Amino acid sequence: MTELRIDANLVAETNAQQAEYLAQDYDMLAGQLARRNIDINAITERAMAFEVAVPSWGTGTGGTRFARFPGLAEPRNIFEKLQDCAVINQLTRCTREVSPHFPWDRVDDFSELRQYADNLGLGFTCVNSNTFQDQPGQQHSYKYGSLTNTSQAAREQAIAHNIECIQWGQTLGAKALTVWVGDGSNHPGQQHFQHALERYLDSMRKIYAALPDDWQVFIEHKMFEPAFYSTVIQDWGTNVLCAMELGDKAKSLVDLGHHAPNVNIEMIVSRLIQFKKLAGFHFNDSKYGDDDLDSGSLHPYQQFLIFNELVDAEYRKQEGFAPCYMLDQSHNVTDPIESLMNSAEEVQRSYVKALLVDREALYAAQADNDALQASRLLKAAFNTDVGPILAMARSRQNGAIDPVQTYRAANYRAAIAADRPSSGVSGSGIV
Ligand SMILES: [Mn+2]
Repeated sequence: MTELRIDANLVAETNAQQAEYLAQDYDMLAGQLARRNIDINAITERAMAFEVAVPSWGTGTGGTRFARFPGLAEPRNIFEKLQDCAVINQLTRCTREVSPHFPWDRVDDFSELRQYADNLGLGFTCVNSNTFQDQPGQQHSYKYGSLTNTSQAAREQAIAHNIECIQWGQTLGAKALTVWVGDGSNHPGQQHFQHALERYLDSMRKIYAALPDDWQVFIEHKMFEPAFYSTVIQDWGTNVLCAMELGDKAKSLVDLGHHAPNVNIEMIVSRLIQFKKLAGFHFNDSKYGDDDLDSGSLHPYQQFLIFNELVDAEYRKQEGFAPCYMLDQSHNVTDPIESLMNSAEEVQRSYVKALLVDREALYAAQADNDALQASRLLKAAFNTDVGPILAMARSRQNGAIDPVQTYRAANYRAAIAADRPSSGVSGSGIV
């Protein structure tokens, strides 16, 4: 029996207030789409099958190196984070999986944790290792890097941590390890570029060798920060070279905020798909650098264009195409539950809009070099308000027609505040 975090009657009542208008909007959209030879129910079923994972750390209020402003009733451990994730999934019905982060989410009994998640209707997807900060009692510091540290002992410590993450993840039912390292340098000349990358590959080969048969390792690149002059895995090129060097079980993960401004990310996605190296995504949005803003809050058309590539790969039944979708954001001034629900919907919205692209007409326009018509076909899909489809997909699965409104009506934070006094610390962070 799945334990619900928000009273199911409240969800039913708020849905009942909105059901009539939703039915009208849905019927109107059904008629519009029928004229474009699109069956709205087929699209709604695809929307219902869509999943994007929630990062455990996203449930805590984020911050910057300047300050963090804690919110009410923040989760203090992985069990409370899962409670919040259950709320998100209960109302959105598209976030069944949680991505844990170690050692922040380390527990003594991972079987118990898996059972706890299962009772909440949640499962675990990729696990994340953390060698970008030192932990209390840690023997060797990562100040000068982890998997690329010039000290062999520090490298071995980082390798061992990644291997224990795989073992914990196996107990949780996960199938992939995501590795992001902040290794790099802050001064020209500080680090020998080639030797550092050789050390990275040596370390990753040992982690790769520890992967179970049905596991994958996802490499995450990032242009800068915490290293501000050079980063060892700085872009998708270095990322995919390493993934190719390691083998079929190694793939490249795309975090939308981890590229230089104006980079054509959808084209990177296409390249990774073509060479069977697309691991998946960390969705967020960004204006300056790795801002970790809410998905789709600034550049919804870019997110749509990325999904255009993903849906195209689905449409063409591209071999080996099975990316993992995940949010990776920092919520500094919003309630993290509201931001994660809203972001999950925005990612789902991009997916559904991309399903509306008339692919055969697009291919014909491309073959005819009809640039304007190709662009118009994409815009026709992007400019369609698919909100009624998303709401209907949630409603048909007993989720909320309007997740944020229902969540606010439930007063969830106030209801649990007494059970979650502030601990003064946070296990959350920005990755
Ligand atoms: Mn990330």
